[in-house]
Amino acid sequence: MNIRTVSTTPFPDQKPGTSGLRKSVKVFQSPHYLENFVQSIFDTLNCQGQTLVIGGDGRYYNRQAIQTILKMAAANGVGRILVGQGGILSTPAASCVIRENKAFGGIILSASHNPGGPDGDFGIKYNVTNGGPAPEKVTEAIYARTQVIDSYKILEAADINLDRPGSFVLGTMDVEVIDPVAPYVKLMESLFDFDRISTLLTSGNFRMCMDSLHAVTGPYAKAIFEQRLGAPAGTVINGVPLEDFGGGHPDPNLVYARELVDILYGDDAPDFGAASDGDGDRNMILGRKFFVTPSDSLAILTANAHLVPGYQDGLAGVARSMPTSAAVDRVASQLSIDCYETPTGWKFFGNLLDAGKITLCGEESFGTGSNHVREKDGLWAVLFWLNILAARGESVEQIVRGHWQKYGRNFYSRHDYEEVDAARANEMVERLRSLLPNLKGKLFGNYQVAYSDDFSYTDPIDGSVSQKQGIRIGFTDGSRIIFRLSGTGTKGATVRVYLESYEPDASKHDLDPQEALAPLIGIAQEIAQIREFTGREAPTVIT
Ligand code: VG1
Ligand code: CO
Repeated sequence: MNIRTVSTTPFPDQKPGTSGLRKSVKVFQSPHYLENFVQSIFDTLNCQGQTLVIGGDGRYYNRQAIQTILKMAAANGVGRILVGQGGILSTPAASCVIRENKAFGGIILSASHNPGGPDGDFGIKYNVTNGGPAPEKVTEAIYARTQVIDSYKILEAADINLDRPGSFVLGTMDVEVIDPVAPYVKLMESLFDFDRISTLLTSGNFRMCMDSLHAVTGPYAKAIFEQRLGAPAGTVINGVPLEDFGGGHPDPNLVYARELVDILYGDDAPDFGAASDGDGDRNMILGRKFFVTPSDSLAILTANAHLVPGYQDGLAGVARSMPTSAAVDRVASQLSIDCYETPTGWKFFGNLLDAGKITLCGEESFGTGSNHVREKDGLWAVLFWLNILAARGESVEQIVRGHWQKYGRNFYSRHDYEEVDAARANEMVERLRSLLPNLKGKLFGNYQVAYSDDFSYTDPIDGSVSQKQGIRIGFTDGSRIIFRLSGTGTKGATVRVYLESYEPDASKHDLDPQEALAPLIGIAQEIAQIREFTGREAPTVIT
C-alpha cells in the first residue's frame, strides 16, 4: 500500500457554521484546503476499522472531493465506506443510510441552498452515529485540530468508478457504491399511506407539481411521485440534478423557486406544489394560489399527525428553532405535549430526538422533520402534506384557513439583508446587545417590550450551553422581533430579521403579512438602525 504523508499548514478559516464548513468552490480548490479539513475529522474521531457513509448533492466539485476523501479514508484506516452511486446522497438519505447500516458516521458534501458551479459554493459536513449533524463539541474539536494540523495522509491509487453499484477495495478499505434512492424510498413507504396518496394522485381530480430546482431530489422525487405513486410523467420539474443547478439558486422560497410559484399562481394552477433545496432537506409547500409558511406547516403537520400511519400513535413532543413562529406551541399545548425551543440549526434537535422527547421538529427556514432520520427532510414533508390532503379531502388553503380559525394566526416574515459589510453587521449586533438591558418596559407605538435578551440554550439532555444565538425582543402582546447573523453565507454577512405577531381574530386573517407586520418592521428599523448599518433601503429577500 502506498500511503503518502503530505506536509501542510493550517487555514485560519475552517470553523464550521450553522451546518458544516461552507466556502466558495475556489477556496475549496486551493491546495490542501479540503484535505486539511478531512484529516482534521479523522484526527478528531477515531474511525479506525469503522464504517462511514459518503455522498453529496451533486454540485460542482462533488466527484473530485469524494475521490480525495475515499483515498484519505483508506490511508487513515477506515474499514468500509458506503458511497452513493454517482456520488449522490441527499442529506436526509445520508442520514437514513448511516442509521440503517449502523455506520460510525458520514461525510456529506453540500452547500445546501447556496448556488453551485465553479463560481458557486461548496461545503462539507460531518454527521455522527445517530445520523445527525455533529454537535457543537465535535465541530469545535475538529476546528481546533484544523488550527494546528501539519500533515495529512492519502493513498496513492486510481479513482473508483462511482457510476455503477458494486464493491471495490482501496488499500485495505472496502468501498461499496450503493443505490442512493432505494433505502430512502423504503423508509418513506414505512411512514406514509402510499395507497391512499396514490389513489389521490391517479384520481384525475388532483394535480401536483414538484420542483427539484435541478438539485439532488430529482431522482428521489421521480422514483417516489411518478414511478411508485403513479403521478403523471412531468409531475417533477427540473428533475435532473446539474452541477450548477442550471445557474439557479436552489433555495425553495417564493423568490428563488419562481417557476413553481408562477405555475401555482397561474391560470389552471395545480392543486399542490412543492420544492426542495440543493441537498434535499428543505421544502416549500404551496396550494393553488396559496403559500404555506414553514412555521404554519410545522403546526399543521403536528395538528394532523394522527392521520398519518407513522405518527398515528401520537407525538412524544415537538420542537422548533427559536426564530420559528410560535404557531406550533399552540397546537402542542392543545395536545398536552411538550414544545422545546432550540437555537437555529438542525444539530440542536438531535439530543431531543435521541432521548425520545420529541417526534416532530422544524425551522422557519423551510425545514421540517421527525424522528425517522436526524436531518430535516424535504420530500418527507411533501409526502406528509399529501397524506393529510388525501385523508382530509380538502384543499391546502382550506386546511390552513381552518387551522387559523381554530388556533389563531401567527403572522410571520423573515427579512434578509444579504452580502452586507461584515464589520458593519457585527457593529449593528454589538450595538443591539448593548441596548438589551434597557429595553424592558419601553413603548414603541402600541408595543411595549416585555423582555429582551441574547438567546442562550441549555441542552436539556446533556446540559451543554450555547450562547449568543440571536437577539430577541418580545412584546407584551406576544409579538417578537429577532435579529441574527447567518452562519451559512459565504460572502460578507447576512443579517436576518424575523418578525412575528399573533392574531386571534379570524376576520383579520386575510391581511398580507407585510401589512400585518408593518408596525413591527418599523420598530425593528427604529431599534436596530438597519438601513444605517447595512447601507440598504430594503431587504434582499423577504420570505
Ligand atoms: C440557515 C437557516 C437555518 C438552517 C441552516 C441550514 O442558517 O436559517 O434554519 O438550519 O441554514 O440549512 P443561517 O445560519 O444561515 O441562518 V440547510 O438547508 O443549509 O442544510
Ligand atoms: Co439544505
